[in-house]
Amino acid sequence: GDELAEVEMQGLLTSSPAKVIDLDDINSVKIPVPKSSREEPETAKATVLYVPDTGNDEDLVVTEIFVVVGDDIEEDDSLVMLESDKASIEVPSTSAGKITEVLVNENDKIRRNEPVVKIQIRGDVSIQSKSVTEDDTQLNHRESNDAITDADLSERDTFFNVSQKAPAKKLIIGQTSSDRIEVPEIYAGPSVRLLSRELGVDLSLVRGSGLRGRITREDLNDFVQNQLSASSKSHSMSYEGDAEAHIDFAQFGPIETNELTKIQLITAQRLQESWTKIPHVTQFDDAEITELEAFRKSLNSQSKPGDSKVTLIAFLLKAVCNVLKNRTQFNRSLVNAGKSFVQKNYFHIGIAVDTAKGLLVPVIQNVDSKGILQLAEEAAHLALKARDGQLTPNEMRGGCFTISSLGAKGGTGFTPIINPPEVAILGVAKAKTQPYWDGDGFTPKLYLPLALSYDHRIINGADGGAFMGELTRILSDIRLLAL
Ligand code: CAO
Repeated sequence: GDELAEVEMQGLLTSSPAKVIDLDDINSVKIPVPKSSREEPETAKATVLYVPDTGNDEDLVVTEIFVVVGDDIEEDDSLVMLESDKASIEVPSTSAGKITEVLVNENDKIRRNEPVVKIQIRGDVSIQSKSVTEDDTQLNHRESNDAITDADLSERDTFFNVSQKAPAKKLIIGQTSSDRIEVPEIYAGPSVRLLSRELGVDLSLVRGSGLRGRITREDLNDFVQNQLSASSKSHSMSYEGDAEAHIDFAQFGPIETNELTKIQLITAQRLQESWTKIPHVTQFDDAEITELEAFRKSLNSQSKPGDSKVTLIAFLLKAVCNVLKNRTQFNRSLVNAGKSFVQKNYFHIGIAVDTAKGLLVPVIQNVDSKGILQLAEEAAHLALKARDGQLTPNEMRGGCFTISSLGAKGGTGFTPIINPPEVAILGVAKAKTQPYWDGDGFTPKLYLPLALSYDHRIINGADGGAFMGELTRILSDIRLLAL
């Protein structure tokens, strides 16, 4: 099939009974070429390496030659790549030495037991034989089935790597030539395989673009690049790649691990998306709300039992709505991949409410058509519903702008994160009384720290400044709300 998988098998023994080796164990298995494969040293230190027995007599095409005369090679260095209808076979050298003759050309058709190269073996022949025996002892150990005889082992001098087309989980070493090697196909040259090993890439996942699906170096490069960009994309959207995920915090002290609630998860994703995708600018100002607070308190002191408390947020809602009417840039949403914007001619404003299950943003509809008392009542009602987990989806939809008030909790200021598809959000911190210089002396005044974050793709700094200017002016003199 198209899916390719790499298996390296360094030999095939036709005289052994069928046995099954798990592919996980196969990488370093080395199997000797059978006795039938001629291998007669020309001199004490020279030998010819032959095409190993592939289990049948089919023609093999020489697709690559990796050595030239004079090359000093090490044991296991690849000599040639052969290709049959079912497999690509990499033939490595079984000895270290110097290539004295290359006996094949590219595109030659050869069969098992035909010569591939002549090699002048480096070092003592007896040492070579010894190392062969050690390797083979390992093999014998791996395959507890003792089908491979010592005689077989002593004769071996050629290994080869093979990969076949039929995908399977097991590698079957056959007793007869009709037994199939069932291994997943990897059709790639040794340099690509080496590189894939260095990069830790599973070649079975790489699509080959070369002749008959051969995996080229470019294919591998493309695969790695795609993986890197996919991983950076997923990293920006999830926590999977975070190093923190792999820290064993228990080594530092007692811990417990809890899952995020559904609301927390959704909020986390939305905030992360907003923070990474929207170019935020946050602008700060203080609104002088001394009179507003005095007025609010007087209203509350006159309230009858059953009346809703007049809250600061009601004034904020009304003031923001008034500014939104003038500063229409803040009542837009980017659409069409950021190429168009929707101008909203309605004024629904959300308020961020912290609940036990996470952050919720109920939306107050048509703020422009409601008075302060009604807004206070609705805000309190929706905040309560949010805390009780009673909000309906409709009560959280359609917001144009969000107000996040942490004033009752504390803090001198913070940078709120835009709640998409909205383009701006107002953060409200804790009001503080500060001395005001009126030209003659200092008077105490109450200042409300405000932070306006906006999407710089559609709102520029001048708009932000103007928005803040109008908002602080209204909050300083709420008579302006009546105009
Ligand atoms: N600075 C100083 N004090 C403030 C303040 C501010 N910015 N905002 C509120 N306070 C004070 C109020 O004056 C009030 O004190 P009094 O009882 O003496 O009047 C107290 O804090 C509690 O405020 P409140 O809750 O009554 O009024 P509110 O306008 O802050 O909010 C409502 C009203 C219904 C929206 C609120 O109860 C609520 O649920 N707020 C949600 C706040 C929240 O969860 N924020 C988290 C946002 S996370 O991004």
